[in-house]
Amino acid sequence: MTAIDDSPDPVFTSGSTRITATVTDQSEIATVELWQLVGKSWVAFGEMNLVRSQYQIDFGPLSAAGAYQWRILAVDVHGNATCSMRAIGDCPGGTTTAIIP
Ligand SMILES: [Ca+2]
Repeated sequence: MTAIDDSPDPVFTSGSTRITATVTDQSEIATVELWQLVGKSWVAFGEMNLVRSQYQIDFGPLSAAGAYQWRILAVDVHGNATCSMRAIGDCPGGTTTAIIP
């Protein structure tokens, strides 16, 4: 998984950021999901869509100011994941900061 990006970052509260990633696998990709840290738990945010060879999703609205952690979990058609579902925090990802306008 390469070219992981969030734009814009920082983003104003109540706005969204677009998260993009390039996902390659020797097998066909089945699903690419975005997960977010809520409190101390990783929660699935939604499935990323393939648009012009990149997976993307609009992450938000980010209701409160602060740092939002997110990770990307890709699974191929054989059920092999890029990282462990038991340790989503170790998956590729990043942080988006929301600021008050
Ligand atoms: Ca970022």
